[in-house]
Amino acid sequence: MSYMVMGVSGSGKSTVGRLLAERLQLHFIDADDHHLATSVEKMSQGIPLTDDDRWEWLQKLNHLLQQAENTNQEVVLACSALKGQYRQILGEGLASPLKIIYLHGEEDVLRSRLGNRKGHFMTDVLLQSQLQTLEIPQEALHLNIVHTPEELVTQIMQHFKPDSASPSFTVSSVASLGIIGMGVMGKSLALNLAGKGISVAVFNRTVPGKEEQVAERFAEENQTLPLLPFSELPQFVQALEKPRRILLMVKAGRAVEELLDQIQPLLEEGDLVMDGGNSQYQDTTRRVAEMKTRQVHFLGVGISGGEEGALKGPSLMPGGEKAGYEKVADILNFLAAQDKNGKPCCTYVGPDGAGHFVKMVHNGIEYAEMQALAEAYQLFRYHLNFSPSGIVEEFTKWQESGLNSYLLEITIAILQKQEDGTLLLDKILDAADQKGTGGWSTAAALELGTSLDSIAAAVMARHLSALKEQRVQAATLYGIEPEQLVGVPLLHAQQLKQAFEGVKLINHAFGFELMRQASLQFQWNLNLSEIARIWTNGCIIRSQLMEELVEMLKTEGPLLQHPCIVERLSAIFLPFKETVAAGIKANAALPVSSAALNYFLGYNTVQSPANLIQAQRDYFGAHTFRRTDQPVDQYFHVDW
Ligand code: NBP
Repeated sequence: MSYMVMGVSGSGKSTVGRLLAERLQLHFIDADDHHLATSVEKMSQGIPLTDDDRWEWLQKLNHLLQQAENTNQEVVLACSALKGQYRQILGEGLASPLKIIYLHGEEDVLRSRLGNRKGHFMTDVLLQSQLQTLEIPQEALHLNIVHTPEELVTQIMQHFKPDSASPSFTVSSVASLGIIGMGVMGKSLALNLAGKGISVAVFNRTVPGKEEQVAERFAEENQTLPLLPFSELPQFVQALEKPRRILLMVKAGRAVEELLDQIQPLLEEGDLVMDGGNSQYQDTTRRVAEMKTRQVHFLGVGISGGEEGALKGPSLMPGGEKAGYEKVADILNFLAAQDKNGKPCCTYVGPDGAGHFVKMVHNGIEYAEMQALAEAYQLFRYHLNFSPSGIVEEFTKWQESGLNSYLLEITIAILQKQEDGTLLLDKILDAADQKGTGGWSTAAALELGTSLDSIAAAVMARHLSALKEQRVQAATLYGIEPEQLVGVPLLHAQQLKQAFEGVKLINHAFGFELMRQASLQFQWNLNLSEIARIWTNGCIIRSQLMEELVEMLKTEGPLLQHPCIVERLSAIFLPFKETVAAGIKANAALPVSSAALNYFLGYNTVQSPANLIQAQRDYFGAHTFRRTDQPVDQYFHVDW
């Protein structure tokens, strides 16, 4: 029952193998010491070995293993053992199968380790050929070389429990993380982690005739990566290191509920399940509590960045049980994008459904930002007569003067995308879809009694956009058409930029205020500056403003009263107001810009007309009112 530590050059198999042998007080065999002289010569010259070069060497190693077994000795062998066929030769004739430990790591890490090596025949030019030859072992303990040799050896010893009666190795306990749902996001997240050397078990449901062998085909397409595919949940769960860590990447709602019902009986105390979809935060709060009663940790993990972000590094917003987060923080941090200081765009957000709440608000801000950009585009294109390339020029200037953002970047790219010589955008139906998070943010603001005007307006604008037929008919019925603003001195490109900046600041203020209120009411202790930090990269609303908000949000209180925001909004108030007014005068519907401006005007109104509302309420319903000439906590009713 000997051990074999395997992996490509630079994976550290000799170091780890030797240390393991020391700790277990076993004899150590380094396969490199047994190469034929001709092979060593070839490798020193950077010439990859062929199978023919290896047969004799592998047989020699097998002989050593057999000898050890015959004398009742356990040994630790460090050997590249790249192909299944090689491993077969090494294990031939052994009564007990080898306990295989596969060390894997990112190519860059392997390369830099080889670069630092002195006096070894294996040069980094051979690494590429080794990686091409490598057939990842299924029946092995997969360990990532980000850990120190000491940590790796501890993990090996914990895993194989040398004293157990049946230490022989099965396919169980090989993957660091399991992902359920091989849709757009699930696949990209799996590729992200597996590409970094983390072994991932992947599962997709089977729908006969429609969805079959989805995970298997995905792993097949990416066979150089440590992906272990499954179509059966029990095997999938069995393939995970304990405590198990499972990420659900399925449609929110019923699918999550059904899957939780199916996997719960397969889990053990201390295991962890994460929901990375856009679930409603109230559902997550309920699930965290329910799973806790079964001693299983549950996290609601907001994930932003779309397909590309998931693949290259998303922004992650985990919330739920802190103890659960600690079990998976290493993987989440490894998965996430990095901020400008190299810190992961991932932080423990708070308890209950806090992670999904924060993701919901992220999407609310995203809705408003998208609509605000669409309104600016509309004014440029249909009221100021700018061509798409002219708008690109203006938006590029915005990027270069403080308004850079991912959404602005993609808008510029969209305005340049041609199909058959014409702008693709002009062929896209102007009816916007939505999946719910904008509406949920609005509902949350209503429940928490806080304002969210421009975000709510963005949601409603999408509803209205979907009424394409009615809009076409109405335009005929009422005869209202876009009017040109060319030559109107009050509206030019610079003012439009300032108006957009005003809307942007107010949109963000709404979003962060909603989170501040939720934090107070649910006692979540949200760190708004930290939330802004994890939104500076990887996510859809990353922007230069977000970088600035990280600092501003270190001060408590509403964002609209922060000195920097006061200064900026004061400086642009006039062009902001004039742009919205001129746009509406020219028949442009500007739901988000006008909602932001309206709120801002209301926010600055010392004497509002709400006294009249209170009088009306008391008049018809005896709802009482407070008086300005009496203590503020006393209520009065008048017989009107
Ligand atoms: P997809 O539609 O691409 O994939 C959905 C996955 O859910 C598929 O694997 C599907 O399996 C699986 N699924 C469904 Br649908 N019903 C199921 C059920 N009853 N049991 C088991 N599996 C089921 O979605 P996606 O874009 O990958 O999004 C996944 C989650 O992540 C969603 O909650 C989404 O809101 C969220 N999200 C998406 C993005 C994004 O940019 N796309 C960003 C951030 C968060 P099947 O293949 O067999 O139908």
